[in-house]
Amino acid sequence: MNPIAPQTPPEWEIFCRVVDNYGDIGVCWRLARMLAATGATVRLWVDDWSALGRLCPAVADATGAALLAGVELRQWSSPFPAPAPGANVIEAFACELPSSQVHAMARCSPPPAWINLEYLSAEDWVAGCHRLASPHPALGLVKHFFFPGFDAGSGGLLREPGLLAARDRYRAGGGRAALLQGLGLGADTADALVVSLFAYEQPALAELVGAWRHSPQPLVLLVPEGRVLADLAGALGGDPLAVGERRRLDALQVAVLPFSDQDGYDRLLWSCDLNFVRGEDSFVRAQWAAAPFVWQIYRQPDDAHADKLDAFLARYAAGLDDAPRTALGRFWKAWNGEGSAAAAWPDFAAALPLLADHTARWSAALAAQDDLATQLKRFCNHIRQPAG
Ligand code: TRH
Repeated sequence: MNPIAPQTPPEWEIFCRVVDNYGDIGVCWRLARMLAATGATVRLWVDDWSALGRLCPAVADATGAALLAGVELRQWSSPFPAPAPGANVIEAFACELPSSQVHAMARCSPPPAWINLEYLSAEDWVAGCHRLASPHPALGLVKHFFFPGFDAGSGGLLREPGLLAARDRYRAGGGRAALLQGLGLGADTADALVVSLFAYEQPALAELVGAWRHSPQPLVLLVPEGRVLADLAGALGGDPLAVGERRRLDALQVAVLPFSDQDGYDRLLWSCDLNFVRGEDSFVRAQWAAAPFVWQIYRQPDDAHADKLDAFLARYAAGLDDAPRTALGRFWKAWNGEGSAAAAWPDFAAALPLLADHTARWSAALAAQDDLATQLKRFCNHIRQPAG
């Protein structure tokens, strides 16, 4: 970590409120790093410094300001210190900018490109809302909505340049074997299905662990520290699980890993045959890992998540034959609370080789789109053009 740079208006200024978990800051930190890697100046405001510190341990002890990976990190506190606004201002997930900042933006000439970066969804309505303008009622500013997504009607997905090549080099260079060896699991994994588990609370584990321990193929479950540990510990017999622990139950072996940085988490995903992911950012990273995955969606009070899950499944499963499509849909639904995951597991496990090929094709097709940072830069340049 470098000492903090003097404050000058950056090219990009991103505002992030951590609602819950790490997804919001995970997306903003990744976007900020990507923009900074192109040589742009980037300032990222985060209200919850401890959540940031979890993803970037290097800044955990900094007191509200740090420079890391070329990104100026600032604690978003109240009252807002109001330095001069950036040329492009990203309000992540409708987090509502400080009013002093909005007024400062209105005094800029030209005004900044102002973007509300929205949550990811595969639903069809996204294409109708992506890039929509929302004029400020009084200040003459215009905010635009920018939606990540899976097709040309959206802003695409975050994907660092060279990410897929790095993944392929990691795999070709024996990264998986080295990672497993480093965890002390090398000898156990030769014929095993290696699975990562990043999840919220998950009652389905109680039964699923029963299916896994009696499965014909050994299963190695790699679990980063987090919210799922209590349910997993319950399913394994009750004793609490802690980082570094190993448990063996018949064909099932469990290892609890420390929460890594984002690059380390990518390497874990690249090392596994199947990845359980959640929320938004890990869900996208599993798709770049191009291996079968299971998505636990973030639950919303009005059940809006159910439509989101169906919309993604419809896109992702398109082109699969009936049997693997049904197996995939049943298991994903059960993992999200509809049906028995243990009953759905055998068919899903049998479909994994087909799903591996299918997901590799899915991932390659997504990679043919421009990534979100590239599209965002292009769009901001476009809306900052003086009217002609
Ligand atoms: O933490 P999440 O559940 O975040 C969610 C979603 O973003 C959701 O859309 C949002 O509304 C809600 O929060 C409030 O899951 P997500 O999005 O996968 O974010 C986790 C981040 O943590 C991601 O950037 C990957 C990172 N990570 C690591 O860096 N190291 C790790 O070891 C693990 C397991 C994850």
